[in-house]
Amino acid sequence: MITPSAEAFGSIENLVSLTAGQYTTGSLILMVSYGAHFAFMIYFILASFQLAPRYRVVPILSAVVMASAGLSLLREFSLWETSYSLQGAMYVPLSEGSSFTNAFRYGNWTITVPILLTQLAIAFALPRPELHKRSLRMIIPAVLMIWTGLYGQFGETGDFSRLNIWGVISTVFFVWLIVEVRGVITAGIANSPDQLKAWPKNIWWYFLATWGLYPIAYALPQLGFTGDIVVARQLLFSIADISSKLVYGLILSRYVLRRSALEGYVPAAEALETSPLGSQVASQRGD
Ligand code: RET
Repeated sequence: MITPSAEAFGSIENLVSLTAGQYTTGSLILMVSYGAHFAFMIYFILASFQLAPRYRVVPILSAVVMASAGLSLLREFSLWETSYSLQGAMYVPLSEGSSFTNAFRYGNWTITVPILLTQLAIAFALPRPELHKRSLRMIIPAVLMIWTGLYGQFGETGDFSRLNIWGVISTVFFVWLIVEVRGVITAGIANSPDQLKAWPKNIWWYFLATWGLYPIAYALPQLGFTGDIVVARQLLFSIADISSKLVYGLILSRYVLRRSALEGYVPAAEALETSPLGSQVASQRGD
């Protein structure tokens, strides 16, 4: 069911009717996403207390990302709830009034992505001038990648050449970003204590696997305007969001906890006391 106003708005969610199962699954996915992000704000704020002062900003920034993404996802959820009306057995998109859009996600990434990238450089304890330089060099291609993608995604309702041309331009910036992130990872490996050198290496693969989900979600509407594609895309976005922000934040927090312990920060060593690393640091202290 294609209506002119829905098409102008540019999201396939406004073009397909959903079964009750698809509609409810979509609601559930968005609800779980914003719920998880809000809940983990508490975790990240409290986790910062275990860390050496220089690393505390890492989970604090995760808490900021959780708040920002949580609000954006709550907005997507409310939009979803008001964008369809139940007619007979199907949830039919409203052609007037509220219309669903994923464009808010891209707006939100403009805030969260620069924070996620800067967190990496801070966690690896890069010296300050290098930290600023490398963060900026990651943020520039990242923002260009997001904004070109934002422009292109309005083509998903039928203008696939717009979707693909801007998708390719955005991917060029993504490749540039990947090169910059690799530079930070390499600096992170060099700068990590011996026991922790595997962490930046693993974070590199984790980064590629999780950030790589977003272009797939972007391209998905080309497989067809169906309820299953609509739901699959929300699921993909949700998996990508939870892994690239929440689980990523957990990984960085655990890494800086270990670093704090190895650098002799006692509360961190005590927090790790049951693991080999914690006992090692504790025994070096002589207890
Ligand atoms: C777009 C457009 C199509 C091409 C590419 C894209 C990449 C998007 C990425 C987004 C990452 C977002 C994150 C958000 C966290 O809050 C823009 C979809 C390559 C990599 C990590």
